[in-house]
Amino acid sequence: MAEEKVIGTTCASHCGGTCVLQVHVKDGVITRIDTDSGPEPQLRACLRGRAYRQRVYAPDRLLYPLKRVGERGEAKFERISWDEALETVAGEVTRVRDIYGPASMLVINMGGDLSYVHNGRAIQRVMGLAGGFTMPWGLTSFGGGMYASRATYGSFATANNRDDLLNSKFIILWGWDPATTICGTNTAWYLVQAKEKGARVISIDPKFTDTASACAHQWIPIRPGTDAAMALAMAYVIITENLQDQKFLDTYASGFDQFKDSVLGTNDGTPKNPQWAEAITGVPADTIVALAREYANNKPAALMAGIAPGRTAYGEQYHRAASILAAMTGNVGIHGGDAAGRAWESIIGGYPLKMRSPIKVPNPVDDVPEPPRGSPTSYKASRVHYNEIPDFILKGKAGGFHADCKLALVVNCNYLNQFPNTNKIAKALKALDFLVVMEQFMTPTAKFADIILPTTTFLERNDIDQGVGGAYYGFVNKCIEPCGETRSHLDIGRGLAEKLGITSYGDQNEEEYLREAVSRSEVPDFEQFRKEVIYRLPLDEPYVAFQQQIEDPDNIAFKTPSGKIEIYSQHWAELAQPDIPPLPQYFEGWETPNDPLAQNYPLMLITTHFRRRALSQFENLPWIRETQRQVVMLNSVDAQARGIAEGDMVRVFNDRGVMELPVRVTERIVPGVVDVPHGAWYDPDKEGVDRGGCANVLTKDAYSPGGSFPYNTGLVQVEKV
Ligand SMILES: Nc1nc2c(c(=O)[nH]1)N[C@H]1C(S)=C(S)[C@@H](COP(=O)(O)OP(=O)(O)OC[C@H]3O[C@@H](n4cnc5c(=O)[nH]c(N)nc54)[C@H](O)[C@@H]3O)O[C@H]1N2
Ligand SMILES: Nc1nc2c(c(=O)[nH]1)N[C@H]1C(S)=C(S)[C@@H](COP(=O)(O)OP(=O)(O)OC[C@H]3O[C@@H](n4cnc5c(=O)[nH]c(N)nc54)[C@H](O)[C@@H]3O)O[C@H]1N2
Ligand SMILES: [Mo]
Repeated sequence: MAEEKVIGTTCASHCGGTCVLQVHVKDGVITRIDTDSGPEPQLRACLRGRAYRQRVYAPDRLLYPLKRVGERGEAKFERISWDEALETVAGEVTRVRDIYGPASMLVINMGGDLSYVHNGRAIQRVMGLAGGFTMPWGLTSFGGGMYASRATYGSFATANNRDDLLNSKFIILWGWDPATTICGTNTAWYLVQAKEKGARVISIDPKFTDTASACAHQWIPIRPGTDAAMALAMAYVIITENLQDQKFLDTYASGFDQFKDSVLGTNDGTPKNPQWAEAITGVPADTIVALAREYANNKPAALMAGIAPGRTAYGEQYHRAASILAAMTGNVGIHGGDAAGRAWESIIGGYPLKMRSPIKVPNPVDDVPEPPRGSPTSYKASRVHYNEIPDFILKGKAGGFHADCKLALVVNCNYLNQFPNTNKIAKALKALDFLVVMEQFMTPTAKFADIILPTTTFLERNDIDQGVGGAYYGFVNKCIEPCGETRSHLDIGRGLAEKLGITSYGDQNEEEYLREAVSRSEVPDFEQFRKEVIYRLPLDEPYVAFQQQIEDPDNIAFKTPSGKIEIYSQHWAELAQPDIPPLPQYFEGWETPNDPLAQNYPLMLITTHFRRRALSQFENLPWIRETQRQVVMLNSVDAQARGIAEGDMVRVFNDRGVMELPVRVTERIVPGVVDVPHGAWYDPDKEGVDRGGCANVLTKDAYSPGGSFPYNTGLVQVEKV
């Protein structure tokens, strides 16, 4: 009998926890997965990480290259060899590039797993060397937050490390539910400890979340997409009651006087007072007044500005207003405070870790002049926003785009399922000349591919990931050989380069890339890191964003045009774009209860992240499916009005799509709002009714002026089936 080995590694999954896995392997097969049992603070894995064995060995795991034999989307495929697969892809890339130019080729790359080497860059690199490709722009998660934080602070690294929550007296969970979404391995654990230490905790959310139920003293239900109005009204109370930290503002901020005028309504005749906000947000004026006073009077206070309220029409305005509240109360750059910038500290944020992906991506198509300063993140004339991709494919140059789109490579992304307006995306994917999908599973997106290239999981390769909200790196140790004929992106990129006759791809292997990444980081010893799996940076105290600027204002400036926290954004003023104003404003946006469309579709839709999935991943694992049902949450008032009872099958629909799924009738969501958690797999029947419960059949393929994805803006109707 072979010995069982226990291999330490970290989970690189898309939730942003970098948790320790102890993987038991016997005869090259994983038999069990445990987690951290070492000294505190442990980095303990959740149900998904610990069930990963079922994901690796899932019966529906893609193990061989496939070519389409049926219609697009019909999911009829035939096994082929890697040689034939790569030959076919190289042939199509060459044909499309030579006839239509490189900009007609799109690489759609998203999260997948979050790591430094085996991300989508190996594929972007080969396409770049083949002549270039069109790069989509936009950040699904926190595009609005990043954009706003750049304007306000000149940086999007706005977060303190999570253990600093233990120094807070007052914590606002603004659209934030880390007991569900992890957002850093120990976030919920620190919140519970903060509460036990005496911090007062408030949740502002359309839902009474699990985090609120465990940690909050008060739940303030709010209408989605109205948070900027709520924040401005809090600013109104602070200003009119003279509760702001004037010394802090005088020293570190610019533009407060203009902001004051705007909030008091001196210039437009509309004071942004609590009564004004009550009508918009549904939050009683008294509640707003009380919260503003508590926040201003209890220092240090952490306003944890979640990114979900920013995933709305004009979501960047909320992020700007939240950060200004933090500055007004002097909570920036101090222990126990928070700059209220974007709150999901991933690849770039929290402690400013040095490591970067060592894979270089040249892209001649992208070699065009930079956009004006202050423009939305990475917007260039050579790019399309992710939410414009369907129009880019369907209309091309005739629709004003820079090219006609003919070919797409999808890597690390369940594009059809995870991006807005799934039915429209399905139509667009059918219109492509050629679609390649690199995947581990036959996802709704993979079903539309011409060629599917099967890829490894993070248990079948070596890599590095990083702590979110904590100053540490995790080593991802290879535990087993790749299943079937699966390959890593590095191998696929290299194979494709060979078929394309590209000689400059380079022959750096995985190990060399990893060593290069480590050599340019804070990690002192590669071998030790690999063995110990976690490398924690030696910090004397929790990291605090902007601490240096606050402690030494004469020598260290903010990276904004004025060198200060910009309450009035100069870059945004220079843009002279009315929907990107230099001072934060509440814009009503589209599909609100005041829209005539609300006569047909009276309910506001939010589409949250689900406990048992990471985005759309893990949806196909029986162990995990058992733990939670995909349902639409509906308030009992709205249910009664429709004759709907708990557990009924209901139809949720608007002009973009329709789905049928069971209902949860509950008091835990504010009346007038429904939640369809996203990530369930699109599964349309013959009538086009989605039986899977994929939220994006209902969402709109628009984006806010700052680029944010309005996944939490939309109207629907619910009726009993
Ligand atoms: N289990 C699990 N964890 C995950 C993920 C997952 O899919 N599953 N995904 C990971 C990824 S990629 C990301 S980006 C993060 C996402 O993390 P978040 O964006 O924080 O997660 P959400 O669940 O979308 O939203 C958090 C809360 O915001 C509330 N909310 C929604 N709209 C509004 C609004 O307009 N105003 C206010 N005030 N609140 C609102 C929701 O009701 C919810 O309780 O999570 C990561 N972690
Ligand atoms: N309605 C609605 N939609 C949303 C959101 C929302 O709040 N509401 N949130 C959005 C957010 S924040 C995000 S980040 C996006 C995420 O969108 P995606 O990144 O598209 O979501 P995932 O489900 O993580 O899809 C990743 C896919 O990559 C595959 N994969 C994993 N590892 C690898 C690998 O190593 N190689 C390859 N080739 N494939 C791999 C997985 O099997 C999975 O199918 O979703 C967005 N979609
Ligand atoms: Mo995300």
